Amino acid sequence: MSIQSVVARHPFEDRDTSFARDVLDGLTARPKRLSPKYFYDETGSRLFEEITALPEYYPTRCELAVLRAHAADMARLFPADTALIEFGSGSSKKARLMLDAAPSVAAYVPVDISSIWLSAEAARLRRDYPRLAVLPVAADFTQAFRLPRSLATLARVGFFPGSTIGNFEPHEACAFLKHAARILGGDALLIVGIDLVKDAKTLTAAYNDAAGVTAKFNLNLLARINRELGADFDLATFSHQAFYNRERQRIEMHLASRVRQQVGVCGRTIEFRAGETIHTENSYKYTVESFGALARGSGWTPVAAWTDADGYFSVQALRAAKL
Ligand code: SAH
Ligand code: AVI
Repeated sequence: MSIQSVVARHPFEDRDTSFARDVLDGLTARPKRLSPKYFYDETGSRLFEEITALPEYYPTRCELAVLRAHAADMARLFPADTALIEFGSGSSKKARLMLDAAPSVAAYVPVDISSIWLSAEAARLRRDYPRLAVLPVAADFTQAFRLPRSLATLARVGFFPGSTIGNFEPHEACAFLKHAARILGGDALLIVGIDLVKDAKTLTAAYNDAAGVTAKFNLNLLARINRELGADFDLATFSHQAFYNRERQRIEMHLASRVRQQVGVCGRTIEFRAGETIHTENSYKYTVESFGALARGSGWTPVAAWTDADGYFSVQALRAAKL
């Protein structure tokens, strides 16, 4: 009997998954970083939903106001017999507003990396929209993924609300828009939510809520690494940091080690200096014009933009080049 078959391979020692690889790459980089896509396990998705209801977190409230006022205008741009494909669907709350305003939508395709959450939301949608084909796809939307075959006869409209595109670096946002054009096809429409540049006080408060939910959301990333990769992060020794980087027009979120320490991750020892941070998220803010320029540079033509009464958030319609 070989040693291999006696010593059962513990799942925590699996360094071959992309999660494990990305975590080790990020924690051995200088400065340390982790991708925000890993926030969204089931706990992370639930915490994000709590964030959207916080008084300080204006983006969801403002975007919902824009959609309530203008979903019908957006729906008028949809072709007949459309599949609405949402990138990073979360609770699908905003999609429901679009579905209610757009009778031309025959299928809804929520794409999300948070697979358990996605299945639960899809079941609720099927119950509430019995005539709609609800076709969830559990996938990383930055990678190639397969769309359901039944979409072949339908036109495609993309939906990317939440300013999730702001979590990309601008060059990644450009790559994503090109990728979305390939998925949606020539002449396709994309409805995208963009958080707008505003005063630093409002921005900073949105990511430093008094109830501490954003801190929990940020720290859940370390809890997830402990749960899934068998790491030994002591969460009490890390603190949430979020601040506005005015020069780069982005909120940065970090997890700062309160003390000098060593943490075991996937069989490696990761050293932290006191005060050293892991950069966990950027949330870029644009103007309607600066995002329009980014879209143009990525092969899309801005066709309309709507904002809320305070000018805090915009929803923009983009058209892909004809093939
Ligand atoms: N569209 C919703 C949710 C936004 S939160 C809204 O506007 O409220 C961001 C969502 O994108 C989460 O549900 C998260 O699970 C998903 N997500 C983040 N990165 C992703 C990726 N790389 N691939 C697929 N889904 C992703
Ligand atoms: C999903 N994304 C656009 C949110 C944001 O505002 O950047 C995630 C988030 N991070 C902290 N609070 C909310």
